Amino acid sequence: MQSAIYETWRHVFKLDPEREISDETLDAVCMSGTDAVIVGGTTGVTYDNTVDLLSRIRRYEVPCALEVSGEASAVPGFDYYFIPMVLNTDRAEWLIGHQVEALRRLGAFIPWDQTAAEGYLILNPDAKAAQLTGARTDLDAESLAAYVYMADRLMRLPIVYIEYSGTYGDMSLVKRACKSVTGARVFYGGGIDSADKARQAAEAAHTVIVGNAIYDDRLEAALSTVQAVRETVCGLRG
Ligand code: 1GP
Repeated sequence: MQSAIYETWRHVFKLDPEREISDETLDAVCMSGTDAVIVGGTTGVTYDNTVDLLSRIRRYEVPCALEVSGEASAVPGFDYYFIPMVLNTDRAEWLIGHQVEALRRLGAFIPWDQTAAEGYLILNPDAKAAQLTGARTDLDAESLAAYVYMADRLMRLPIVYIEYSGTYGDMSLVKRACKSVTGARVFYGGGIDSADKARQAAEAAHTVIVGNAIYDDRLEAALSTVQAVRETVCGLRG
């Protein structure tokens, strides 16, 4: 089987279609040497703002994936599609409900060989995604390990996404998750706004994702994470 393009990604910038980004900033992000750009957001993502952002990113060669947060924003033309499934929620609609609804209409049109599920573990209670999905964020190390077994060994999801969006997470938990997976790639995102944090995250996870720092007057710091991740060896599989 051909390996998926994201399996080589170490550093990724995540861009939110709802947020304004100037041409200069977008140019810096797309020319930064990052492995890929993921387009995605929790709220306010529409067909129009997703198409608009895609067409601007397409001026560059950087691979571009869509994290599909809703049926309305399922825009064709991306290199890859990620379908989030929130594992640590009791609300089944965020695990498979919305996804099944979308598949009823779109299942026959999905480019399946360019599409992968992400098992999301949302661990920052203040993150918009945690509040929207009712995520149980107060997981201790044993519970997190159990979710990782569920995602990796039982569900055989290709990606486990440890999401601390908005705050820097506990790298010892991330590292432990990363050590225990056998097939899944571990994505880490949350609060990376310096080369140091990027380095630590890159030691702990297979793929490091940087979002907010691009927008919050910390562009230079955000850009510094690319080189920091590149220089860091992940001592783990992948
Ligand atoms: C968000 O995981 C990403 O989905 C990145 O998090 O925005 O905190 O960098 P930040």
